[in-house]
Amino acid sequence: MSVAAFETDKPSIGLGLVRNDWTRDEIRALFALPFPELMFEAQRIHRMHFDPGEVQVSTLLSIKTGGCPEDCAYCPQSAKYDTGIKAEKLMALDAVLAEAHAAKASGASRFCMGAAWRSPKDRDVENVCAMIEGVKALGLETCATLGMLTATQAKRLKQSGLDYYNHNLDTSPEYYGAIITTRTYQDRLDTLDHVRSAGIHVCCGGIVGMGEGAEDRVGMIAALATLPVHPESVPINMLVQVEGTPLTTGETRTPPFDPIEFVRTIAVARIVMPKSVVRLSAGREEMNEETQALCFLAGANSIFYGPKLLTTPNPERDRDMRLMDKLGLRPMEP
Ligand code: SAM
Ligand code: DTB
Ligand code: SF4
Repeated sequence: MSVAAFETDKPSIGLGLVRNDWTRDEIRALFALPFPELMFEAQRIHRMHFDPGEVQVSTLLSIKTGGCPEDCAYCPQSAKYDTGIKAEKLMALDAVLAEAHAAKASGASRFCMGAAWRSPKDRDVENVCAMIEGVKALGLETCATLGMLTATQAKRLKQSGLDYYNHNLDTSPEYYGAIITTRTYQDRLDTLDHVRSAGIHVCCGGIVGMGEGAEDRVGMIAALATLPVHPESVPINMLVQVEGTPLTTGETRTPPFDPIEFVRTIAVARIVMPKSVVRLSAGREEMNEETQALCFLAGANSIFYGPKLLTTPNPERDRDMRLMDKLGLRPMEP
């Protein structure tokens, strides 16, 4: 089906309106569009709400690495898998602030702090609040991803000045059980609800390339696009395969993911969440420039910048600078 035919059927899509009632049929039909039609539509909608030359730049830091009790099948930081990552304590405040300072000096506008916790203790939240206050004082936006939160913890983080909280749905509700057994989809929705109610911006997306089917990608995007309010930031991660995790071992090993299908996932996210910033998230280290360029054309407008994600490599800064220069992209002002 062409976009024209599609839009005769669904005229609201063409307007780039924010809708929270997307159906799986509509999302499946977007995935099925001929690639040029899908890209054209994603571009058109991207330009209604954003300057296509701007990319939001975030830097990640793992403030508490490894030893996580959860069993997320993709994750190198789960204590259940032998990935060579050893458990560390929460970083000291001054060391975190030194990293934030360096991130700002290198051009990032947001600093994201990640911790390998199932859920933080109240004492942990207090320590992270001190980090948030310090990072904000440097003039950076703040983001944290600490696992499941209670409503009270979310309010406390908001009080400290937290701008964004990252908590991903990861995949479709149906495939979820094949990836994580130690917390439910509903647990994730509950945390997102607490974050939203506390007035913190929501960063929520997922991972592709975990052996899911096309219908699971439809289901993941549908779950995101039918949240009561769209996440302000939507990270789309390509699985980073880490030796020792179930997704790289034996029968559950997943084959390399088709880059074009990845670009399609970004484009569909852009179309159905027109005002959200869509992040081309993990997986860029393994991606060539051409694929990344297609992701930007598909409406991605955020990246993680700096040589490390949480525990795995990300492109070196100079490589990203060259790519941004080649494509004429510039950092988005906060
Ligand atoms: N422990 C907290 C939690 O899971 O909520 C926060 C940190 S956790 C590492 C944040 C997100 O990183 C996960 O939800 C997942 O989407 C993403 N992630 C982790 N390992 C990944 C991998 N190998 N490839 C791609 N994304 C990954
Ligand atoms: C997200 O969606 N991706 C980031 C961030 N949120 C915290 C994490 C990617 C982690 C990749 C594996 C690693 O480096 O450990
Ligand atoms: Fe733990 Fe988060 Fe990794 Fe899951 S994704 S094992 S919760 S650090």
